Amino acid sequence: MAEYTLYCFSESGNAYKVALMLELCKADWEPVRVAFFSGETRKEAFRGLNVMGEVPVLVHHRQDGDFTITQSGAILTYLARRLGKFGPDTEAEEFEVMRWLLFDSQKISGQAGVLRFLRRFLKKGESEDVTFLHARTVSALNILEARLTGRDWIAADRPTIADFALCAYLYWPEQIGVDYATLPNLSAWLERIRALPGWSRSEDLMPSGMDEQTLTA
Ligand SMILES: N[C@@H](CCC(=O)N[C@@H](CS)C(=O)NCC(=O)O)C(=O)O
Repeated sequence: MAEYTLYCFSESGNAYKVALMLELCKADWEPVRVAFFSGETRKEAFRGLNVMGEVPVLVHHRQDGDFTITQSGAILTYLARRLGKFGPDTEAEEFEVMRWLLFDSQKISGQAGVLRFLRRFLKKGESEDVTFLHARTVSALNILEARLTGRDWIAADRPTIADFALCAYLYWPEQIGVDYATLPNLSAWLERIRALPGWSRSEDLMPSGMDEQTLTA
């Protein structure tokens, strides 16, 4: 058995953040597929694993027993401590990383992820909800663009878990329905992360959460 088990599916940017961190750290981990699109996260068995009914769920098989943790920001923080990589080095950095993890959860993944879900998977068309979320997502992306003026990484002078949290959904601009033509700093930062040794696409790290018959191009 691998040291870490990640309950996940490749369409989930929140799971991708964690899979990317595990891969960049060369951790011993294995994905366990969650059939999200046929409702597995709503079933009792899954709620037994995570009362929040969400992916990702990480189980660390430790010598003192299994340790289960959810919420991508909490998982990334745990992994940075355990694996000794991509975490903060000072108290100031600790809070800088935390600030950007919270910003990600509310403003980037929490909005771009939902916008992508509506457009790519529910195929909702340009409803009022979509227009509203689109404007808020663009505004949040502009904040990242400004943050990356004159700096290579979000929270420190090197890549940290804050970068991995924030970038996850942003490798799917077409699916979110945004373009980066006016966001050169953000585009260059995504390329810097992509160039890190061990970087892989979400689809190459985890199985799809779709069932065979519903898999679409
Ligand atoms: N804040 C959570 C968000 C997790 C989340 O939204 N997960 C989605 C997949 S990307 C999910 O499993 N949703 C289950 C559902 O809505 O039933 C985190 O960062 O882990």
